[in-house]
Amino acid sequence: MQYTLGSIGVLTGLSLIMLSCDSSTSKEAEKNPVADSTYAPVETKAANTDYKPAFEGQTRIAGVKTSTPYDVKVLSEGLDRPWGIAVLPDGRFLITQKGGTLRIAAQDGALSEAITGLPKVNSNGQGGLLGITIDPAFESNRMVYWVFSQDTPNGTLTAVAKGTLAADEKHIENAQVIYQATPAHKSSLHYGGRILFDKEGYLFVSTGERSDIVTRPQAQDLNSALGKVLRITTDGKPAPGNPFEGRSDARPEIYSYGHRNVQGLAFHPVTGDLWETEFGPRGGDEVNRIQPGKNYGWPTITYGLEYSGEKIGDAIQQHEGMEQPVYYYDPVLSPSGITFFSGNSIPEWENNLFIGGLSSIHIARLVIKDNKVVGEERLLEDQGQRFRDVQQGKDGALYAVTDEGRLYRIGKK
Ligand SMILES: [Ca+2]
Repeated sequence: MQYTLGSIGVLTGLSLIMLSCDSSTSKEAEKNPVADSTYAPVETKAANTDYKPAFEGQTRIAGVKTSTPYDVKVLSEGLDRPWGIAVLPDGRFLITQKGGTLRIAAQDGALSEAITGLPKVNSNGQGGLLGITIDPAFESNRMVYWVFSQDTPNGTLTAVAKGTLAADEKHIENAQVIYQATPAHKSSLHYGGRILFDKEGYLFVSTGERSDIVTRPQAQDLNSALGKVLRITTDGKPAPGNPFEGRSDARPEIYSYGHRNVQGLAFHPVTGDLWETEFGPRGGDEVNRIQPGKNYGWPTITYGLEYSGEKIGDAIQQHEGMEQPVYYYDPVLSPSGITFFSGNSIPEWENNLFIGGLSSIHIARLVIKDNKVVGEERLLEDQGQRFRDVQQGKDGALYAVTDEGRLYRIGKK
């Protein structure tokens, strides 16, 4: 398949900003001379609510279209419910499968046999073997870290484990669970499940609030690990320097709170900020820039409704002391894995955020300037796939996996 999309567009909003900019954006324009032309917003369906955004551009931003030619290739169709991708130092991919095994994919898509030896997962509903990352010193220690849904006597929970990838790459050795996001609950939904290392060598892990009305308020409870972004050590202890360290009324592993179900985590390549995506209910999927100790509002504020169409809580969207999403979706995208594009193999993609969409069956490309979304494009909408994760490979291309079992390469021709 080959996509060569037209570059002729109307010079409106975004281009004008580029022309009449201050010194900081001038520098950016010099570095990245490919300015996107802008089009009508990509979302044309009616919203579920009449809620108003908190600021201009918080939803339904102008559309953009990639003008640099790029290829889309299906490298494999042989994965079994893939969920998370970790890029290995040699350029291959370590991919989780929901049922509880790993596969290694070569850059041409050739798959290994299933890698076993991980603790048993509960793969009912949204559970299973979820996000994965490798140790910064993987080349010397072969350590792998992952998130999964674990059975306990009181129900299931989001757990974090680590182990060593054996030299023969057929199994994980010495697997051990290092963290449990308690309390457990009898639900098969909203496990969160992404994991990544920060520059200091600590692990960010995302959880969910397990979906039920009874557990939902725990997203606001600093004595619960549900509905949080957590920061822990490689031994599962609270990372030093966390915002609630030393407080008796809060768990010290919490980094941010008030989240519903966070399946996307990525660092901005320039600012180093942590960004996340989370599922809203009916409407209200969010893109957030995460700052330590901040409250992201769920379920007190939301741009969505219950699936029944009922209002949530007091039906408010803004509240003092609660952070606004950088961007929200109504109707929803169902955002799973995310990544920022770095490098300039496709110049207009540099520092853009790419979001794997499940129900929306596309990859969303968001152009971000000064921590605001200024353009949106839908990629691969013709593929009919639920995009579960998207990561950037060592060759600079994007690699994505789908619930249907495909591995895609999307990159420079
Ligand atoms: Ca929120």
